[in-house]
Amino acid sequence: MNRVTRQILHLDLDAFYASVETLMDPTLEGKLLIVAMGDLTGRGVVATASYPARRFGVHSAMPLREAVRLCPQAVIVPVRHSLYSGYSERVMALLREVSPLVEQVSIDEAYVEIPINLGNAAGRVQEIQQRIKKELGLDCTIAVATNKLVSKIACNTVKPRGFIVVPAGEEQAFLAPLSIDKLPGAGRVTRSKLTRWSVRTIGDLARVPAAELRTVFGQLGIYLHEAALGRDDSPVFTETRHKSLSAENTFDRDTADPSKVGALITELCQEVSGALDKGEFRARTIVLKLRFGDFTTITRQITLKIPIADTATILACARQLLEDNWNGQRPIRLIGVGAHNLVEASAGTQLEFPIA
Ligand code: TTP
Repeated sequence: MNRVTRQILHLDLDAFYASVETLMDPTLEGKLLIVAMGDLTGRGVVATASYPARRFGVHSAMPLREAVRLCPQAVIVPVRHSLYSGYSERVMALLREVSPLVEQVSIDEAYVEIPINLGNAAGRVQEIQQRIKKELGLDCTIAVATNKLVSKIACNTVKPRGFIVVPAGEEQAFLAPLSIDKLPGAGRVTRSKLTRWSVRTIGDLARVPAAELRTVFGQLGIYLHEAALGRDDSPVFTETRHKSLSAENTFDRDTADPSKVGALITELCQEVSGALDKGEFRARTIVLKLRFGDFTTITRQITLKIPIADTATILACARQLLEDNWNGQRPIRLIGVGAHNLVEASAGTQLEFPIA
């Protein structure tokens, strides 16, 4: 058995907005429920749907009109962001009782680094799941693995109300049978390029020589290789542990125009690259933040094996994240690009910056 070096928990609330709406109105329990944003009669968009409604093919970001066609009997309710934020904060506070190392990645998702010497980790983690249900009334899915990448992927395999532990040393074997589209960073364009090696599963990707991936994809290729082997040493980012650099900007008007989106991302990457150069830093993790027209905000990240500071590579990462997380239609309000996990350009060793 391999030595466990880290235990990372990934938690994702199940059908989050729909679950909160059901708490507010228990008659919705078990119903076909759609939470929608925008105009509920016309150009609205599905924020989320209850699991029963998903069986009809309804999913997040789908035009409401189409969702109603697929599931005409569904109850439709409008999004109530402040309500969900309150629940989100309570879940995060509960996680911080377990460990101070909590990284919230979206309104309903977080990584927690669990102390390695915590006895009966699986039992403790299941306790968290039960407490979230008992104290807040919400269902969630939790995975534990030795790194963030594997815990995130594992979590998605057991939704909803799931719980899974991927033991140390079994990461690669766990990932191998999964479809390549389960791997963060393997977006549409990347997947189509991977067809030259007939890659359909993460296991297929693990068999492609690292050098070939690097030739075709550059830095992303190195990430793909490491990820397929189930390796990821990116830290759990808490505000107090890591300094980061970032730049963000809001459009005058929400836009889905690819040229405007592309231009702003380029500008932000140049800004971040300039700031890294100035501080003589390099970054191992590039983060893209997207705030959509309805104020839903997501942050997604790519962690690289080799720290970078050049605009072209930062831009390639940001574009990749955009491609994986934006359907090209949903209006964007704000874009942010961040550089995390900084190292000194000269030393190449990782620094930690306690916040004063
Ligand atoms: P998700 O965690 O992606 O989805 P979910 O919690 O609804 O369901 P799952 O059990 O599959 O995790 O998103 C969290 C919330 O963010 C979701 O409840 C609604 C909101 N959201 C949007 O408003 N628009 C979107 O396109 C997505 C993906 C989510």
